[in-house]
Amino acid sequence: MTEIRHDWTKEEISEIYHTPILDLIFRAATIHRENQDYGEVQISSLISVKTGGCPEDCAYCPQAARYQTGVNVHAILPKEEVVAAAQKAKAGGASRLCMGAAWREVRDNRDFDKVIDMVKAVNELDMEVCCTLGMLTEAQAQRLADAGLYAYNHNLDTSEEDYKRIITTRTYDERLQTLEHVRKAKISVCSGGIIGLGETVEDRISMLKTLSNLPKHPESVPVNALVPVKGTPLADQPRVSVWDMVRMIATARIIMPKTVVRLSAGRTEMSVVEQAMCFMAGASSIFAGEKLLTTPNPDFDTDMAMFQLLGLKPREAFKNGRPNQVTEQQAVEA
Ligand code: SAM
Ligand code: DTB
Ligand code: SF4
Repeated sequence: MTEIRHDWTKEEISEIYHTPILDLIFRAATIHRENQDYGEVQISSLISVKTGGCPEDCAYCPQAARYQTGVNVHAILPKEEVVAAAQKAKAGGASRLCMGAAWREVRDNRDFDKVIDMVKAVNELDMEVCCTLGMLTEAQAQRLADAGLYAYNHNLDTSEEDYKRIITTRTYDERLQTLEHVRKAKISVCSGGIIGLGETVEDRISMLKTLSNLPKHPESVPVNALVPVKGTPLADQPRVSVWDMVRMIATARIIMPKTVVRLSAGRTEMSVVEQAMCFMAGASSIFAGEKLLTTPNPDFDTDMAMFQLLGLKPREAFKNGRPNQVTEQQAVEA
């Protein structure tokens, strides 16, 4: 059994990250096979339940009110629309639905009540329900858990050192506090980052160190490639190399062996061969459906053809237990 460590140093992580690429993929694939069902990839579906008009200044984000990005701003969706989208996603093989809101933080108002109702309704469909709503208090996390929330996505995005260059309207510490609140409420933690923001390799390593040195590893780590959006300060960033995606995924896989590493934003720019490299390097989840939150994603049939070609099976819901049960990772760490 692979040892689960929470004391990785930057030097160790850097050494892994810089391993010659074929050795790196081999090592990551070996750890993946030892710790997870190699042929399974989880399909998650995203829905933006409240789009645009966000007060934050995240330099990558099309939903920040201060950038003119032409995003289709809308108030909170009716529950029926979310349930219909969840049913469609489930029929297409998705076992998780992630609902996103362009909020800085959750407020205890009617919109939050509506999200709580959506969580209950999607949970009744026997899907893993995930939310990404910005910062949460302990009480709000508990309310989501009581409604049946399975996971909460809250990304660190980049390193602590690089954070101010990307976001000035909140701190890294605030981000980490929300992750603590989510943990305390026994909700599965989903937290990762973006590459291609103009960060250095040291920043990537530093972010991976923060994630892997949390008291418990996140159950899920999304690795996003920046989708450059016109109107945002990062609109002209060059596309990241697929080798950088592979290195990030493989390094995350090696240092957090039980975690689901998610090949997230950026797949429209990647061929099936490139995505296959990411699966070999240890990615075991994708977002499927024609849209991420506001930007395009590969269409459903293209993804299904890829699953067929690569012999991948969509993962069933709740393989690692139900909310508030002992997770596979907790069992391993106990
Ligand atoms: N407002 C909430 C928050 O910031 O946590 C939830 C929604 S926010 C859009 C969720 C995540 O999407 C961000 O943390 C970021 O990692 C990712 N994201 C946003 N815009 C992106 C882009 N252009 N390219 C890649 N990832 C992006
Ligand atoms: C994550 O790490 N990536 C997803 C999900 N978590 C919420 C979001 C990607 C958003 C890409 C830009 C957009 O579509 O607006
Ligand atoms: Fe708002 Fe989230 Fe976009 Fe930042 S990433 S601007 S908090 S929606």
